[in-house]
Formats: sequence, structure tokens, C-alpha cells
Amino acid sequence: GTRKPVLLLTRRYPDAVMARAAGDYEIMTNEDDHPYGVDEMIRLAQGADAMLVCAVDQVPADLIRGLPDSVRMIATFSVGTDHIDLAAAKERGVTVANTPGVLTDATADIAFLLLLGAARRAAEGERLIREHRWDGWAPTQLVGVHVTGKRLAILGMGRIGQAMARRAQGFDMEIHYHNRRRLPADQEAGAIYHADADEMLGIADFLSIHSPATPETRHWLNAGRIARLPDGAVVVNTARGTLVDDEALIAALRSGKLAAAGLDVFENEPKLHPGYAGLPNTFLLPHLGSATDQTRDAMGFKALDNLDAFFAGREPPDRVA
Ligand code: 8YV
Repeated sequence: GTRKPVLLLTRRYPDAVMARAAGDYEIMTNEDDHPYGVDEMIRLAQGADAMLVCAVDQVPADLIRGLPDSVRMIATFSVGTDHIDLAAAKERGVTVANTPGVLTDATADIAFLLLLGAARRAAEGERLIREHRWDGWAPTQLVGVHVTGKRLAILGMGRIGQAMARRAQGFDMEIHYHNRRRLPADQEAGAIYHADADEMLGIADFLSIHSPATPETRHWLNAGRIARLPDGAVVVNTARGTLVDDEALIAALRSGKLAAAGLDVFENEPKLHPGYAGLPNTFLLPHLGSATDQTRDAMGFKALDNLDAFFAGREPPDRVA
């Protein structure tokens, strides 16, 4: 037969993914979890036909332009594509594909965990007991925000936003959403559409962010929009840190304007804005929305499905550029 395509893996992916990749490709692997820089990536890509990257590997225009001509495809182990300069990829004729669909439920689960954890002060309680500071139950101890029956506003009603809505239905929440396009009525499942996101904020006891990071959504949740939220609202973000203006969110958590925030994503990950760490009313996770055994395997398999299609001369099912 023909030679196997050469695939550069920027990370050590789950075992089942590595095994399948090694069967179908000549693989070049990053042996540790340290991310490659641009120059290192260009050097290591010499002789590669394709690359498998993840969402925390930056793939800017200078990297794409510096790649050898042999690299024809970049598959990303993520649904987000904000780390890749898609225009530069298109210009250079590099195909890009992502992994939509397979991480929907795992991410919505984490969004709901953050909603509950932030509202019910789970992190504060956990620290209290773990640090042996709990001196007994009291009627007003760690009283949080009631969840059941409250209003949830969802920004971005794609797959993950819709999965969040389904979870919220189980908690009898009144669900509101903003999306660029209104969903067909049969997919809305009772959720109330707001063409104007700013207007939706006024009723949001809870706000959960599920929009893609784009230049237009950068620092979408800013001081002006936070001011529109009811006092004591709770904010959840499992999308991208760049959608939130950290300074504004920290100020609102500090002043008590907002009751709490549950965050899985941060601007400048893995660095945490020091303002968050000192605030008791934050429930923080290290970007683990998609981190389940079956989801991470499925993400890798989906990325490989796209690579396989490309190298078999077929259209990659999840092509984004
Ligand atoms: C990943 C993600 O955990 O899919 C995305 O866009 O952010 C997460 O699922 C991570 O970024 C790995 O690529």
C-alpha cells in the first residue's frame, strides 16, 4: 500500500486515541503535556502531513504561514476554534476540522455543577470542613442562593446551551435565551427568546455563557452589562474566559452586586487573575468541561475521523476551514 500520512500530535492524548492514531498514521508525539511554542511547532512539523492540536495550543497566522507545505490539515481536539487563525489557514489551503457534538453533555454537566456550586457555596463549605474550621451547624451558616424555580438566562443557544437548558428544566427553572438566530419553535422546548441580549439580562437570576469567542464577543460581560443583572445574580462561564471582563466581574463579586460566579475558563489560562483567588464567592475549576473518559476518547476519535476522511480524499465531516 501507500505510505501512512505523518501526523504531528502536540500533546499526549488518551491511550485509545494514541493507539488508533498510531495504527493509521506515522505519528510524531509530544512526550509530555508542555505546550509547543510557535517556533518549536514549525520545527517539529517538518515532514508532517497533518497536525492534531488542542484549544490551548495557539495557532496564529505566523505559525500557519511558517508551516512546511507538506502540512495540509490541522485537526483540533476541541469544539472551539478561536485559537486557530482560520483566515490564514484558508489562504494557505490548510483544511481545519473541530470536534462538535461529542463534548456537549460533559460541558453542560460542568456548567450545571458550577451553577449549583456557586449558588450553594459548595467551595466555601468544602474549604471550611477540609481546613477543620467547621465548628457546627447553624441556621444562617453558608446560606446560598435558591436555584429551583429561578430564571436562567443562556447566552448562546447552540448544542451546549441547549443541553444546559435541558438540565435546568429538571430544576423547574424558567429558561430564557439569546442567540444570533431564534431556534425553530420545536427546538426551543419552552425557552423564551430574547432578540436583545442586554434586555434579557434584566430578568437573569442566573446567567450561563455558551457563546463562541470572537472579536465581537470579547469582554461581552462588562461592567455595563453586569449592572443590568438583578442584584444577587449568579454568573457561570464554561465557554471562553475572553467573553468576560475579569476586572468588572471581580468588582461586582467583591461589592456584592453579584452573589457568586462559577468559572471553568479564564482569560490567560492557566494563570488565574489574582482577584478571583481571594474572593470566597467564586467556584473555580481548571477548564475541565469536556474532561470525562468517554468524552475525551470521543473527541480524539472525531478528530481522527476528520483526518481519515481528508486523507481518503473525502470531505471531513467537521471542516471549519
Ligand atoms: C478542551 C474546549 O478541554 O472543546 C473546547 O473548545 O475548550 C475543551 O473541550 C480543551 O480546550 C482541549 O482542546
